Amino acid sequence: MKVIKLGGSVITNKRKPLTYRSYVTRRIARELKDERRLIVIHGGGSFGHYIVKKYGLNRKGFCLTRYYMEVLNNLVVRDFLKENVLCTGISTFSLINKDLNLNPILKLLNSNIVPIIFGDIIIENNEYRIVSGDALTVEIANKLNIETIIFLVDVDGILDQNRNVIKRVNINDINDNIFFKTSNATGGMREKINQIKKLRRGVVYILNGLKKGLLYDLLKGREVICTKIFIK
Ligand code: IP8
Repeated sequence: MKVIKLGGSVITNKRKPLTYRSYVTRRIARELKDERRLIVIHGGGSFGHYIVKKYGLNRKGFCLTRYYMEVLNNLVVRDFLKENVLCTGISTFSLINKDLNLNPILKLLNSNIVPIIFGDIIIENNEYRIVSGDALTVEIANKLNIETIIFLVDVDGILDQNRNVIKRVNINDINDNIFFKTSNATGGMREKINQIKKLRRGVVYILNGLKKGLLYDLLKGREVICTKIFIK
């Protein structure tokens, strides 16, 4: 089984509020179509992050963030269905009650339906909290012992200080000598690595989701430009 995280910077244009990239999502759906057992998770991009920044973590911000993340999720699900990837959306808000309830996800997997989950805003101890798609990816991978975790991002992988892609690295060898560019409501690449450090097993690929064919080639076992991170 594999888990694929579609970065918000891939499926939306982060420079333009509420701008969804349908053609990118459809191409990704076509590239992963042959996979049998798959969980897809997507980020917030210019939907969730834009709204959280604009309205903050309060009652109105909660409602608007939930609404726009549902809108984005519906667009992703619509485009996967257009490409004949049988899937359905599930919100993280509805899965979390202190712990993450995996039953709806398992039920879908048993029916050969791809669950499409997303980074979300939740209420915990009467406070509003953002759950990033990356944190969710790691938690699900750990709980289901998933060996292959793929993060689709808008760069070619983790870059060193000279901005060259680090091709293979052990998670324990990732230190501050890397180039951190992105930042958003949930922290960008630095926070992504902090989350990946919580994985208990498996291999992580950080791959450019904006470049055509890379995901397809990776899933077919071919060598592609990306960062491959070994967990243990
Ligand atoms: O884009 C955050 O998910 P991420 C989702 O994976 C929200 O960090 C609601 C901003």
